[in-house]
Amino acid sequence: MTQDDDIKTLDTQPDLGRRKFLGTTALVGLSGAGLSLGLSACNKESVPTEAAPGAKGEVAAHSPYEVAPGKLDTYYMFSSAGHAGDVRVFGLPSGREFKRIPVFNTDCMVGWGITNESKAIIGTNPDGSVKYDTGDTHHLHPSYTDGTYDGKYLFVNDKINCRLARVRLDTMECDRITQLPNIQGFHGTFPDKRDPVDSSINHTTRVFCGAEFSIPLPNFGKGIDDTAHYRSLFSCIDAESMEVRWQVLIDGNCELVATSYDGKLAATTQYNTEMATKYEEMMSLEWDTCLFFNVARIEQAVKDGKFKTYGDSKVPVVDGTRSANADPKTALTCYVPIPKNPHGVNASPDGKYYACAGKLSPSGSLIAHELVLKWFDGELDEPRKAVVAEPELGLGPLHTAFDGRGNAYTTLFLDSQVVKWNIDGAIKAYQGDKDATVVVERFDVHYQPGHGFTSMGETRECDGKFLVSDNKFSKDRFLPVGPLHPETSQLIDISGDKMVLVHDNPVSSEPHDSIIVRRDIIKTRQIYNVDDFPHAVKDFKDSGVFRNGNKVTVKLVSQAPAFSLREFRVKKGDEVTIILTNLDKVEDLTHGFAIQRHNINFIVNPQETKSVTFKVDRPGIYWCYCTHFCHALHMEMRSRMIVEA
Ligand code: K7E
Ligand code: CUA
Ligand code: CA
Repeated sequence: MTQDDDIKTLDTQPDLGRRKFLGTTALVGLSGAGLSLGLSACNKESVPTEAAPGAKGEVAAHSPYEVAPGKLDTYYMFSSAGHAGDVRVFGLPSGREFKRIPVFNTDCMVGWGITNESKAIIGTNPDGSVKYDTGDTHHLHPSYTDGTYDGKYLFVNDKINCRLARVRLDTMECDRITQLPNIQGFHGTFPDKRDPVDSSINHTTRVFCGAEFSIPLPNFGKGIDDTAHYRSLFSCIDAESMEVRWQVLIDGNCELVATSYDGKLAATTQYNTEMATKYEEMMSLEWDTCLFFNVARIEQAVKDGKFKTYGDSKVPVVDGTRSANADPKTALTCYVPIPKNPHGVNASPDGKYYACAGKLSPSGSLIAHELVLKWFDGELDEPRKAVVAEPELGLGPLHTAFDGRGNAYTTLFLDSQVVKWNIDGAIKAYQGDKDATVVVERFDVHYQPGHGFTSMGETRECDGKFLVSDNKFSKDRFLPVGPLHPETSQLIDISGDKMVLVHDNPVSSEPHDSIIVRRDIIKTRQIYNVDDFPHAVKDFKDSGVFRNGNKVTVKLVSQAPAFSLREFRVKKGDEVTIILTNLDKVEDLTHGFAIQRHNINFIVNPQETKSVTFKVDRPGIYWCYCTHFCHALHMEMRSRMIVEA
């Protein structure tokens, strides 16, 4: 069966008959807990025969959402892992976890942070050690072409050490990491969807990054007590080169980031327009803002040399503060007032609106893209007039997702709900129509949701099938595992009139944001090209020990079930570099390489080359062995490092 066939099967699986059957027996009217119990406990005996006439003995009472053995999921879900520092890959609707992609963390399975190649991506100190071995990923978004995912890259932030990483989606491995200058607390990030000026560029070329924390500029010990002059910058990174292109000095801070479908605007919510350093003061104003950036004007200002730089950084910084941008016709930025300490901002898939979640205000603010552009053209007198709806949603609105049918789904942290509201209804109500339906449904989730996100929901191909509520607390939903509980990722079917809870998945702490990508978009590569690695050892006869003073290079190849050298000799005090090429060409035939008592552990995938460099200072023999199960003779797949005195 091809992937496409399989997608169709899966899509048509919950056909009306089956759906109705399950709907009347199991899905409707049960609480979420009852539902998941009911489904997982189903077996042939428990199928109510009256509800499935003739089906007895033929139909296992599987949920229509079940991905049966041998079947593939319909979607990928990519999740940030929070302060675990990695990115995770799941399948939906099953919720099964397939892979963890190390990014800002150290990963001993892959050897991330251990191999020279990964260290070069992470960045090293002069002594060769990695500069940072921790990170906090919050937001991840793939590259776009034509307003939808193109399967090329995934960009993910690190809030702790102010870095943006890029993951290649063909190998699902991190290939670049860039540190942003002049900022702290890099939180929101979003790629652009096309170029604001050149209409032939309909794909991602920039990634925008918001800084949540403000600091003195430059930050080298002066101005520490002058908190009124602490600043945040909004940054733009080139998606290909991963160089920082420019930054914008702003008033207030940045929180989440969104981009328009026409490439003209980037937006960030701001909860600290007070520019305070203490939390009480950050809540002192009733109004904060959603701040818009006019990308074309900013880049023109950079071209015209209207920028400065801070400290050692060469990155041009343009002035986006309120006072410098009073004239809309030349303004780089537009500050749209919205209620108190907003959190998420999400662009609707039709490209018309930005939905901001109120957080400390029980409301959402809907801002019209067209009206912000009008303000920049000098045709709208007040930025606030770009707000076209401000529905009351409930307590603690955080993030909003869409179904492509005119509805928005906002997570309510305090109410532990997802609230479904109608965009047109909210606009009509804001215009004074008392009969307009705004809130369509309130749906309890378990418990305290952070992000909610829908299948393809941040693209023009938003399909309105599934919503996942990533909840911060799971309390009683799973077997207890000690003081730290997993979080719950709840899959909800939003394709019908009513939301239906499909299942709970425990997720290890602490995913924040995720995206759900149709699987046909992702095209992975199963085997490397040996020529992609400049140091590849392409033949058994090229392996050996090569000495240059006290620097020794050991060239090795692996081919199941052996390493090319059964032993190799080095001397006490040497700096040893081991280069290992896996010459196996069979899909999934990965080998590992670990050295006893030397803290070395990494894998090489088929046709891949990796290297490690370390000091040997204790004479003796040290077994090297294959860590990754590869062959019936996997245990025998060894070599001996002999360190001579
Ligand atoms: Cu709401 Cu970092 Cu996306 Cu977490 S942020 S939830
Ligand atoms: Cu090679 Cu296990
Ligand atoms: Ca505030």
